[in-house]
Amino acid sequence: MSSRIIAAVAAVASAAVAAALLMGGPAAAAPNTVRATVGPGYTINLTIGGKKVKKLKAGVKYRFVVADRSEDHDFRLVGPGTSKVLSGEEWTGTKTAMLSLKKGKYTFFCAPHSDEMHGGFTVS
Ligand SMILES: [Cu+2]
Repeated sequence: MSSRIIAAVAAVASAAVAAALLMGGPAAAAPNTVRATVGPGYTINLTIGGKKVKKLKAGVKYRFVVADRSEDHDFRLVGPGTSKVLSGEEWTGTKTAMLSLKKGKYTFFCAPHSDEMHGGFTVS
């Protein structure tokens, strides 16, 4: 192995260590952004960190970013003490709402198509 290749390998290795340290750091620990999407088609989703929301923490402020991609749908969130229309029909675009939820079971759905467009999660 030439010394130039060894230097290149060492540089890549130290960059990987630096990246690992960055990703494990506190800055990446708590992304409290919940992404809600409705449409296109008959789809509705709620994700956090790219994964389906199953559980959220009570009393924590979450930034709900709702991307409504269809005029045919709305996005509603219902749970203990909560009944919100985060995005209405006849409207498309992206909205943000800061929400702090109480313990319990929540459902989200599109009201006109709630049979097929719905989901749920638990706050504890
Ligand atoms: Cu709908």
